[in-house]
Amino acid sequence: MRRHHSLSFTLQILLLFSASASLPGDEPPLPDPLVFNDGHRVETREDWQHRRNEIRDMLLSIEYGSMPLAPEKWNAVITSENEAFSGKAIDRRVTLTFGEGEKAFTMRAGFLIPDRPGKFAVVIKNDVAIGHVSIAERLIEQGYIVAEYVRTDLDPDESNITGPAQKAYPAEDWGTLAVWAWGGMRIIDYVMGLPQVNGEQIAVFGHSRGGKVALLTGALDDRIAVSLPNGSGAGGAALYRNQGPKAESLAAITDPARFGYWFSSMLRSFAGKEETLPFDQHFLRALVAPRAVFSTDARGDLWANPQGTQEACDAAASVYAFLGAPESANACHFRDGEHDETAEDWKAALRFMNDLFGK
Ligand code: GTR
Repeated sequence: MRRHHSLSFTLQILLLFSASASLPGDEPPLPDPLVFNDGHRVETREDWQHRRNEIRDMLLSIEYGSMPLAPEKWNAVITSENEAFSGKAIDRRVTLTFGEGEKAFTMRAGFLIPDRPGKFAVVIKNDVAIGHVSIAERLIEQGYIVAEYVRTDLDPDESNITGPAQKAYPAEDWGTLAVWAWGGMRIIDYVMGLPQVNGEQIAVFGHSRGGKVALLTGALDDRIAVSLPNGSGAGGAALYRNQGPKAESLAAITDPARFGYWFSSMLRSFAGKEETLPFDQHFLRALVAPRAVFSTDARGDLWANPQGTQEACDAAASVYAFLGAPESANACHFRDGEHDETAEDWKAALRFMNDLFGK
């Protein structure tokens, strides 16, 4: 399922021999996820656990900001329950409340639950509203619970507004993407308590900024079996160093007039100096290993850097191989067309999940 560029393949070979290998052409070398910051190589699975922590800490401190643990106090209130798809599913709306007192804050979520006996996989989507999964009925038929949450309840996606989640945790320096990823983890807390859920089959999907969130959530939360970032680009599945033509750069995305607030404030200091970043986005992908990641992108979506996404996929493969995961666990898919979340993207993700879950 994976597709190779000859250039990317060359990159992998070079990385096998040297952590500081140079690429042909003028692309900067990529840091090696299997080499610690102090230069020693990951030799054992235990080493990888340490290296994984090192990578996670770097990504949080430099790129996304620090995040709190799950709140000790939270509750879920069902606000409505209706039949959906002519009785095939129950459409349950829930308000989750985190913390208590003045700093308590809420997040709305929707769950389409197959109305038949069984344990179902769950696919979680972050968005600005509920009801945005175009193939929801098909997912229900094929044995999935569709879980959607309103990420903007936690942080409204405005540069000059501190959202309720950030207000509740003033000690954390998390940017908006991390806040939204934290929300996805809270959905997992909730679904893990539902009798209809197969907790081994949790997937996270998101598009564009939501795709960045899906990959970050999957990288940080081991309960997730598969991460499905769609059109995620910079800050998501695409490399910062290796920019295809017209791709969004680190400088462009962290511009204070654009999306600087999505990230830790430190990230912008690497704009134009990407070669000094101690990681690139293949590290985010490598954090998911040996669990599965399937990124979906469009060849015409140059701003989201499909070329840099393929290269990140290839550059994370060494970690999947090291952990003995099947090559198919780290896959990317490209369709024709532009930046969009299409039924085709979803169907590709569904095929991938069905294969993975043996459905
Ligand atoms: C763009 C941004 C992308 C992507 C997109 C979106 O303007 O540059 O990184 O996140 O917005 O989320 O729609």
